[in-house]
Amino acid sequence: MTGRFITIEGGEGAGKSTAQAYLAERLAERGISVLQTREPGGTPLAEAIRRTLLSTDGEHPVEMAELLLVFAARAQHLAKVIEPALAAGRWVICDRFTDATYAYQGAARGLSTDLIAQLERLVQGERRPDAVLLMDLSPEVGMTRARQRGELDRFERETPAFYSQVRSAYLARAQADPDRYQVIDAEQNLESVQRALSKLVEGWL
Ligand code: T5A
Repeated sequence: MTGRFITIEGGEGAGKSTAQAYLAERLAERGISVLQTREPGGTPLAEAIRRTLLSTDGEHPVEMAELLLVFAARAQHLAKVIEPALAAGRWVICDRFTDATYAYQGAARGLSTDLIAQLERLVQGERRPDAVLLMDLSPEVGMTRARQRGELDRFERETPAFYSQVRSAYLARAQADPDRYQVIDAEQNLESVQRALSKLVEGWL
């Protein structure tokens, strides 16, 4: 018995955490045991790496250090949390995963896609999400939501060009693999987003 691995992606303030909680509730109602987790993070060590990555204080990582930290956190998270849960037959819903690395460290920071693919193979082996949910919205709307929520982290202080590259990269990845990616219009009101998510759950089951 193996579980399903579902990841939720999107730009800043896209509603990923809100969607994750909603999906987990709908699945739990159907008797499915769901583990909700996030990246970077998901274990004490990976959460410590997350704090370093998101902090606006002190020394900022150079692009390559940022990439390696993201994958170091991912290695820990996979070994300690994701793989054991899937092996136990649980469904795992992860708020961001390696698509974020291709979008942020690849497209927006300008690091090579081949290098990211090599690290992906090294750290993940054959593990890839069974389904990727892309919450798509304009960076302006996303940043307005993020700002309303409170103090901005290091990634939330980037330029409009950075966010635009992130969005385009996500959409290109979704377009290249339409069977695995579901794009949700995240600019809709919450009720409409939730209706789309409920339909997805029905499809999965
Ligand atoms: N990162 C991550 C990398 O660079 N590389 C990587 O490989 C990985 C894994 C942190 C950062 O890490 C970087 C990218 C990220 O910048 P994060 O904390 O997941 O990752 O990033 P954020 O996008 O900042 O996460 P947020 O928690 O800010 O946003 P969410 O989860 O997308 O949005 P959410 O659900 O908290 O909603 C934001 C607000 O909008 C409201 C909510 O109530 C909330 O107030 N909202 C809506 N409002 C109106 N209509 C709707 N439909 C709404 N849905 C939610």
